[in-house]
Order: sequence, then structure tokens, then C-alpha cells
Amino acid sequence: MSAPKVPTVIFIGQPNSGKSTLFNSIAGHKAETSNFPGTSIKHTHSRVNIEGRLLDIVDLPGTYSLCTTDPAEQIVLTHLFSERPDLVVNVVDASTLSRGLELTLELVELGYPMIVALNMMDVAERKGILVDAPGIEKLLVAPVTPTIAAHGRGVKELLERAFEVLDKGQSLRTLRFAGDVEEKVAEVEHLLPPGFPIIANPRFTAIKLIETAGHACGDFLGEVEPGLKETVDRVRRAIEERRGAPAYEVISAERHHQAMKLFEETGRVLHGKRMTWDKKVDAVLMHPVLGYVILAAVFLAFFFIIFKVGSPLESLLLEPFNKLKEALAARLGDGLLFFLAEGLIQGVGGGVAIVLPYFLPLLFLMSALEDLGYLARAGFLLDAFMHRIGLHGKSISPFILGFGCNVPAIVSTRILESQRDRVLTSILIPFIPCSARTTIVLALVAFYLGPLWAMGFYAANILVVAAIGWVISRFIKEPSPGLILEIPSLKAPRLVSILRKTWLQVHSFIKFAWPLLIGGSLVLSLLSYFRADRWINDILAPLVVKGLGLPHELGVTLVFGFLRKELSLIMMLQALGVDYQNLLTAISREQIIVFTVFISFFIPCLSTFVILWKEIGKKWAFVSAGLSIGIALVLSWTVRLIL
Ligand SMILES: Nc1nc2c(ncn2[C@@H]2O[C@H](COP(=O)(O)OP(=O)(O)OP(=O)(O)O)[C@@H](O)[C@H]2O)c(=O)[nH]1
Ligand SMILES: [Mg+2]
Repeated sequence: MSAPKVPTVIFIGQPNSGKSTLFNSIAGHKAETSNFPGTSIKHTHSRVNIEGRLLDIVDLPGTYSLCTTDPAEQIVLTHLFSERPDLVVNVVDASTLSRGLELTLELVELGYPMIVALNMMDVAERKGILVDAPGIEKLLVAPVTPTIAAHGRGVKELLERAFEVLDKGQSLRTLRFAGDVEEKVAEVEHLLPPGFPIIANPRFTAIKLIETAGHACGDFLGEVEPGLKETVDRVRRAIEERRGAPAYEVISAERHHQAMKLFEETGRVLHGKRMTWDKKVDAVLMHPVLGYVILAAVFLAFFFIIFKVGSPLESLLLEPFNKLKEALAARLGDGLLFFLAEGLIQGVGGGVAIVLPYFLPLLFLMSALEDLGYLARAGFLLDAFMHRIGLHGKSISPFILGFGCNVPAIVSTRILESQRDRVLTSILIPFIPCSARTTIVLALVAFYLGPLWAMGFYAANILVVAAIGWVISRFIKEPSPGLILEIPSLKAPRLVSILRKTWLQVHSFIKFAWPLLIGGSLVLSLLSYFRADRWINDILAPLVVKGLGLPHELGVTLVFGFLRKELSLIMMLQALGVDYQNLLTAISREQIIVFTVFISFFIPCLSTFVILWKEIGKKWAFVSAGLSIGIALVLSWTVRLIL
């Protein structure tokens, strides 16, 4: 007897409705969550055991509808249409219920077994929105469970109802459109030729053909033969003539009308609560003048906190490593063994003492701001600025992610619809100072010249990004139409979620970056033991010494920096042969700035280059690398001249 098939359950819903949070509360921490629409861009899969029963659960990117050209949203369609799940869990944000229900109604049209998680019940309550879950359940004939995914509330009931539907099956009620539209749908439905690739059921397929003219739903509708195409076109024209609007608009208006009706019958907005505290807070946070003052203050505070935590820790933690090195030097003399030991200590010590003291608080605060919903608001404030550089507000979320790490930021450009926006955003992201570069700025500029200098450096960096964007966008044609940026509700950040997110990134630093750091440091030790670094430095001398006015020894450091940004810092100390605390004996403050400028704009790291290649192609990856090298050289040279 073969084992019974494990049922597949997918989580689907509009962006930021809490799918990943719900998924994590069932599967443990696997999917990324944040208070930012468009966080999940690929699916996350997990096999879970719920009281002895196995389930394959899948967290999907957010989607507004079942018809889309957005590449991230297309993943959802693939899962729905090709892989046909056994159960759909539709996660709806109860605080924006009437809008969320439109997708729910489309899922009802699809007709797969489904249940609804009415999530964010706490936010809805705070906004004075009362929702009658049993009422919706009665109208949809699908189980509806109120949940607060962030606190794990209602999850158990949701799972119980999931098993109920999986065991007993379900027949959903079809909600019909207005008579004239329904008639036209039936017309197409009956003319579908035998063997036509039906998605879910003939009615759903007919609706999608009318809505999309057969081509905007990915490849799911297959080749539409001329006879059928003619029928569909005729029906579309008939609807258009009768209603005076394009057919797809008429259908979406029908669904909107159904959603509003459903909401009116089951939801109630308490008017006394209209001006809730979060609206008042938002009026200040997003105020056209005050908003920017607060934004600047938040970032200022952000830097000061990280610096105030990081720099004393750094000095404290470096002590033992320096002592160890001295002890080893006394014992091993200056043979190969000492060089290797020194390389190892520099690599390990650099990670523990220089990178982590800044990196950890940075990730922690960043996650907190993100979960609070402040980053999305910063995005709103910077929207106008984005338009200036030829992009629209939606690109702000990859940008903001880029401050953490450029690699996931580049992947997340998949949320952008047009290829032009994807390319432009992906080319700009490598100029955004990621956490590794921020660490360098803090450890070098802030530590040796003061935190204000670091902040100025940062501000200048953003301006340079804007300038580069402005110039490039003139070359890559037309900006795409503006898109309304969605602002999620303010939410109290949860410590568990922040700690988990921080850990996830620290973990990947330990796993991927640190070994590179140690390896790079060892290679450099070997190079200098065999004096091979000399001739690399000699070759680069005209550029490094004459051009940038930096010490001769730093040539190797500048080149190898592209392996990993944190490495440059450690390699710099190694190349100059000084301890971190004595840096100023080997290099001047002006040179520190020139060095940091070069490192900041030079190709961010190998992984970024690889991901660019994968996401937007070889040509653009090389364009980006070329740009980085050119801009790094020009800027650091200019800075040298100024100083
Ligand atoms: N107050 C409250 N916050 C919640 C609830 N569920 C999720 N959140 C928060 O809402 C934000 C969005 O949650 P996610 O799970 O990332 O949403 P998602 O649907 O996966 O979003 P995308 O992947 O962007 O489509 C996070 O900050 C969560 O902590 C809830 O029931 N109540
Ligand atoms: Mg998600």
C-alpha cells in the first residue's frame, strides 16, 4: 500500500495581509515577514506535522488579483493553475476588508476548496471596523476564521477548519455577475472547443478569456485559436457597447460591486472612532514639512545609536585579539607560521570585533523600523524624490532593502512591472550603502573623524545615487506610469520577530561572509609573505599613489575589496601593518576619506555581481561593474582634489 498523498495547502492574499506571518506561526520561522507590501517575492515551502497529520504548506507572494503581468505575482498563478493545490487559505486583512474581498471573490470563481483567514483583527478593531465573520461565512459558503497571526491567535481553529474541508470537501456558492454580463460569460463558456486548456472550470476560464483577451494571464490559456478569438472579441465588444467601458473594467467593477455588497452586509465602521490614534500619528509622520524633519531626525538618531553602541564595543572586543597577536609574534618570529596565524586572527577578529558591533545594532534597528511600518512611510516621503530620478515609488522598497543588503534588494526588483524599471533600479542598488559598507563608514569615518562626518558622507552618497539615477534614466527611455504606494498600518514591532530577522541575517553573515573574510585575510597574508603583493601594488601605483594619493600598500586592498566589503577594512589594516587603534600612524584622515569613498562606490561585492547577472543579465551586470569602477575612481579622485 502506498502512503497517502500529503495535501498541499497554499496561502494566498493581497500584499502585506500577513500570509508569511501566518505561515511562520505554523511552520516555524522560514518565510521573511515585514510591514512592507511585496516582502515575499518567491514561494516558501514547508512540510509540517499537525497532530500526526502531514501538510505541505506554501507561502506565496502577495497578489491583488488572479490576472497579472507582475513577475512576482505570476508565481502565484503558476501555483494555483498548474500545481493545483488541495486547499487555498485566503488571508484577508480585516482592516482593509472591502478591498481584500475582491481577491476572495475571484478565488470563489476559481472554485478550489478554500478557507478564509480574516487576519489583522486587532488592527481592524483599532480602526473601529467591526467584522461579522459568521456572516461572511454564510454568504460565501466557505469557512471564515478570525485570526491575529502576529500573536498566533486563531491559528489552531484555522487549521481545524482546514482539515475539515480537506476531509469532507466543499462546494462553494457561485456569486453571479449582473445578468447581461453573466450571459456573455456563458456564451464564451459554451463555445470553448473540446480540448481547450481549462483553468479550474469553464466559467472561470471564460471570464479570464474575456478579461485578458487571452494573453495577459501568462501562458495559462494556451494558444487561442482564431475561431475562439473571434468569439471572445465579439463578446468583449458587445459588453463594451452595452456598458460603455472596456470589458475587463466591467468585470472588475462587477467584482468590486459584489465585494462592497458583501462588506456592507457583514462589516460596520464605527464612526465615533474615525480619527484613531494612528491616523493622528500618521498626519504628523507624513506631514509635507514635519514629515521630512522627522525622517532626518530618525536617521540621525539611527546613526548615533549604532555608533554609540558599536564603537565602545569595538575597542573592547579588539583588545584580546591584539594581545593574542603580540603573544604569537613573540613566539613565532616572522616565519610563514606567523603570517598564517596573523591572517587567521585578523579574519576572525575582524568579524567579531569590527563587523558585528555595528552590524548587529544596525540590523536590529532596521528590522524594528521596518516592522513598525516606518520604512514604508519613509518610502512615501521619498516618493517625489524617486520620480525625480525617473523611477516611481514602488522602487523605494528595493532601495530600502538595499540598505540592509544589496543582494535580496536586487532580487526584490521583481515586484516592478516594467523591465526598464527593474534594470534601472537594479543598476542603482549597488550604489546604496549596504550594511557592510555602513559598517566601514562607521568604523573608519565615524570612528576617526566623528559621527557627523559619517552622516555627511551618507547624505552625499544618497545625492550621488540620485544624480546617477537622473543621468541613467535619461538614457533608458520613458518612465513607467506612477503607481500608488501602499502605506501599511503602524504596528507595534514584536521583539521575537525583530530578533528572528536579525538572527537570520547574522546567520547568513557567519555562514557566507565570514569564511570569505577569513579566507581573504589568509590569502593576503600569504601574498605578503611571498611578497607577491608588492608587484600588484607596483602595477597599481600610478593609480593608487599618484591618482588617489593613498599609500602604495593599499593597491591590493582596493582590488580585493570586491570580494566582500568588510574584507577591505581588515585587509587595509593588514596591508598597512597596523592595529585598528593605531591606524592614524599609517594614514591620514584625508586618506581615510578617499579610501572610504573608493570602497563605497566600487563594485559592492562578488555576490551582488552574481545576482545582477542572474536577475538582469550579463550585459547589465557588466555595465553596472563598469559604472562602479568608473564612478569610484572619479569620485575618490575628486574628493582627493577637494581635500
Ligand atoms: N497587528 C497585527 N500585525 C500583523 C498581523 N499579522 C501580520 N502582522 C504584521 O503585518 C506585517 C506584514 O506581515 P507579512 O506576514 O510579512 O505579510 P505578507 O502577507 O506575507 O506580505 P507580502 O509577502 O509582502 O505579501 C508584519 O509586520 C507582521 O508582523 C496581525 O494579525 N496583527
Ligand atoms: Mg510574505
